[in-house]
Amino acid sequence: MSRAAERLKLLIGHLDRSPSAITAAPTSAQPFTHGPPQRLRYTFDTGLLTPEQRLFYEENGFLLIKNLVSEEDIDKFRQEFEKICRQEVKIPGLIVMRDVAIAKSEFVPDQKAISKIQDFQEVPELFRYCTLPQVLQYVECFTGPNIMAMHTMLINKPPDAGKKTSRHPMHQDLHYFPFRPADRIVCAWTAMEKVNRQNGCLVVLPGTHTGTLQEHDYPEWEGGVNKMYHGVRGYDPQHPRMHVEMEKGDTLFFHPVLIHGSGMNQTQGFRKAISCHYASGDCCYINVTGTTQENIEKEVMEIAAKKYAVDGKIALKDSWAIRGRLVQGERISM
Ligand SMILES: O=C(O)CCC(=O)C(=O)O
Repeated sequence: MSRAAERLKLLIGHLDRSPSAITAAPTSAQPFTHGPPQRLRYTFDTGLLTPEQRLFYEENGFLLIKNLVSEEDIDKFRQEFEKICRQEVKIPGLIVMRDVAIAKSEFVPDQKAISKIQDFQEVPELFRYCTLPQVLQYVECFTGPNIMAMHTMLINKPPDAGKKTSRHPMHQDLHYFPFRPADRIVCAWTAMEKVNRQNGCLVVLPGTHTGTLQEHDYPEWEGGVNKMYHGVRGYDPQHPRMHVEMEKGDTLFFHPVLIHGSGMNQTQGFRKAISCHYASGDCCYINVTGTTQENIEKEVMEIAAKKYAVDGKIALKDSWAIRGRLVQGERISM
């Protein structure tokens, strides 16, 4: 037996025997068991992950799977994105974002003006990414069998215009989500081309998924910060960090409490990635009023009110329920 398998067996044995270890895991995670001795806090044994992979995610909060999405699919996603940029298709609910460094007066119907699109659940060709069986089989290891696609993005990190605005501040994705438990949420982030330190790959702080959700706000950057790019306050800058360099089609799965961000794009190309945040269909919405998430709630509600509401009022959880799509199993409480 490999060392990872031995360690995993020990961890599972510990969870099995120790009542305190079981209550340390969120109680709301109880219904998600795939088989009693197999469940650890962050992963399920579906027969897919090796002991090494499970242990790695349990300890680090992320897992890199090489060559998961085909070149052909990625090229189709890119073509669809370019069509959207050229305004050849109009999509209900799609959020189109521009880098803060691109002045409004410079409008050009081209990918050069667009740094990100969000909520592409109504774009069949892009949403196909969220339903790819080879992605979902990994997602199930973190969410369990009922899977909702909650939040979709295609990020087109532009060449930095000299103001460092192409950086994405270090943050925890859970800050944006009013549903729990956190351990049953996972992000799949697929590189649409080679990503490295030069074009601003993801940067992660391994192991920070075991912490708690921290306060977030706009960082005080001289050159400006993109809309809704909140940064985590008061994390340890000395914490070891890992630059996740990836090839086209490689996919990173990561926990929503993991502190991560991405660097400046110092090349002349647009660094593209496609991503989806999945949650278990058994997750529940929470009220974030009075919590650290209240500031982002306010911003999101202003956008949602413009997009969906007839009378200008919509509940945060409804704005998520409208966007969420079941991609496997049952939609129990989402
Ligand atoms: O793709 C990137 O540069 C960072 C994406 C990210 O962390 C996010 O949008 O939450």
